[in-house]
Parts: sequence; structure tokens; C-alpha cells
Amino acid sequence: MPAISKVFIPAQDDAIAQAILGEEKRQAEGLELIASENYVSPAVLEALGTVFTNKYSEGYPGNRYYGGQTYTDVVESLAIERAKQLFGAEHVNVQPHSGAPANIAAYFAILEPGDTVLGMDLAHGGHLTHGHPVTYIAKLFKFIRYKTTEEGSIDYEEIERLAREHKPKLILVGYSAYSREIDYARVKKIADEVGALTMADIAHIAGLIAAGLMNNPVPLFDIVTTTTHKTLRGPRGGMIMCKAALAKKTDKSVFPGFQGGPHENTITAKAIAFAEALKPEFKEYGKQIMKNAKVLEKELRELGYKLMFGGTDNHLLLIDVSGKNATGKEAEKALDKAGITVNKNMIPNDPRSPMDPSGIRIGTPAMTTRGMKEPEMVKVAKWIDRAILAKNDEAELAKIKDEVKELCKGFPVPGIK
Ligand code: DSN
Repeated sequence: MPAISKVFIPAQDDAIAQAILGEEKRQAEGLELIASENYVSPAVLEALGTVFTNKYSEGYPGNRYYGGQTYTDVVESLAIERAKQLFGAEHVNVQPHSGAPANIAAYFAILEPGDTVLGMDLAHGGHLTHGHPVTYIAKLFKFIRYKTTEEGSIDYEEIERLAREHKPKLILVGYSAYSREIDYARVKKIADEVGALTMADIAHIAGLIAAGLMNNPVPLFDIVTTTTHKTLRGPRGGMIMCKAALAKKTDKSVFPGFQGGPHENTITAKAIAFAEALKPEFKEYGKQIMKNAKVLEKELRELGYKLMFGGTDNHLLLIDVSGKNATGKEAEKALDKAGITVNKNMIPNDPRSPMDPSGIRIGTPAMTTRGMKEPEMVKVAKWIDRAILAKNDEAELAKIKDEVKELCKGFPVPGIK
């Protein structure tokens, strides 16, 4: 039974202490398969609760609007230098509060309202901030959305055709539910031909790129955004990397254009996470993430699941569960009851709706951080299948939950006692 890892909160706020304890227990006893989640190191966790949370520091290192910046400048400069080293970036802004603000600030650094952007459709693996009609930015820019091919790969020919037809100011790649490698050089060639700028949102795969295991768009593209909390295993936050020529515009777009004071406690945690990602062990971690995803691909295929995009080259799988007589919503709920956390997800050309789609998305970064390897993935695939098939059988779901809990005891979550 985990004990709460905090000292001061239980002494002054029982309701919040109980919620923290509950969440620590949930994270320790269950399997986290949400592809965008991870467990940070104890050092990253500690950084988030430091006195840097007390400080306002609008501006950038060496050029701030408020006094008292000796140490904020140290941590922010270290975060920038380490990120440059990790990705080979000419310029880095570590202030975006998260991925969506990073994307919006990036758009405003390079676009004018009314400009045309070519980005991937959400149901084909894109992201809300890549122009989905429900977002405010879709009212400001004209988004044209490309889709994957029937076989499920990025349709570069369609990107080329749409680029020639619409002459976008920006071509956008990088996805939140796409499991294959991206040919950035091919996209850059298309963009050069039509005079478009290039942007990649590498939020999901940043850790795998930093580990040198997937193609890196940073040296090639004009602007690259990411979150820092997914495969990169840092704190919840965002970051923008760009060519030196766009440095001023990017910095001005983040602050004062879009955000106010940066969160220096989070930036401290980013600096620590980047130092961790520069270590050789991080490359091994990345390799294991990908090996684990490959095992799940093989096992789930053998169990009769249809894998979108034909499988995986990264950390995630998008799975059509309709062949198992379940919807994504039903599968998510059944797996939750079995102690396995996933998210329902639209699949390409999904006949269903976002709140009750045909698929689920799963990923291996968090399980890999706990030290789980190939043998555990074989068990995980079997539990996924059993839980989906037993979606209305509470006893069977409870039995799986006990088995999951037993396995998890051998793989502690960093930072949880
Ligand atoms: N919510 C994130 C994800 O799960 O991919 C993206 O914003």
C-alpha cells in the first residue's frame, strides 16, 4: 500500500492529501498505456516544487522586465543550451506552457491571419491545433487538411497535389496518433517547390528523436514545436525550436505576443530532463520503448486486432477494436476497470464519432520507464484482449485488475514510495 510522498500537505489539507494519495496509488497499481503520458524522474518532480514557482521573469535571460533574475537566468539558459544540443537546434524557446500554446505561438511567428496552412486531418493522426474546426485558430487561418492513404501511410502525393493547388504559406507535419516514420526531406522538397515554410510538431516522438532513433526535422525545417512531457520524459510543458533567422519573431510571439510570465519551476524541470535525455541511458530507454511497441504490435495482430497504419515505427499503436464487437469507448471503459489506462481514438475514415469512436490508442513510454520489457508486453497484450472481450463481465475485469496490480508491484513508479 503506497504512502503519500508529501510531508506538508497532509498536515494542512486532508482532502487534497487524500486525492494525491489516491492518484499515487492509481499510478503505482495500474498500467499506463496512454501514448502521450510518462513518469518523470524524482529530480524532475522535485524541480517542479522548488522556489522558482514564486518568481516572475517576463522577458528572456539577460533581458527581463523585473529584477531578481540571477538564478532564473541560470536555469533558463541551461534549458536552452541543453535543448540545442539534444536536437541540433539553432534557436530554442523553452517558455511555452504546453504543446497547444507552442503551436499557436509558432503560427503567429510566421503567419498572418488569413494565411493558408496544410496540415494532417485529426482522424488520420493529426492534432486539434493543426486546424480542427472546433479551435479558434481555425477561424484565423485557412487550414487545408490532408489524410493518410487507404493503406495508412502519409499520402505525400496528396500533400504535393494540395500544396500545388492551394499554395499554402506553411506545410505542417507531426502527429498525435500516427505510428509511422516521417519523410521530412520529401515534405521540405514539396514546400520549397511551392514557396511554403515548414513546421513539424514532434510532441509525441521528441524523446525518440533526441535519442537518435527517428528522423530529426530540426536541422531541415523552419520551425519545430514539441511538448516536453511525452517520450522526452520531462515536465508538462512546451518548447519551440527554429532557424536563427526566425529567432526574434519566435521569441516575440511567445512573449509578449501570446504568454505572460514563464513558469521557471517548469523550465528548471525541463533543464533537468534535457540533461537526462543527453545521457547514453536515454538512448537505451528509447530503444526499449520501440521494442516494446513492436512486441505489442505482433501480439495484438496475432490476437486478431486491426492495427492502423499497418503497425508501428515509434512508441504507439492505433487499434481498430470494432472487429472485437466493441467501440473505442467500451474498450477504454473495460480496460479502466481492469487497471489498464488507454484512450479511445478516432481511426482514419471512422464511421463513428469522437466521443465513441472505433479505436483505441496505446503507447509504451510509461511502461518502459517502469522497466517493463518484452515478456511483460506479451502479458499486457493478452490482458488487453481479455478485458475487451469481457467488457460486460465485472468479475473477469476485477480478476485482470488483480493480476495487473501484482505485476506492477515489481516495477515501481519513479518518485512514488
Ligand atoms: N493530449 C495529447 C495526446 O494525448 O496526444 C496531445 O495534445
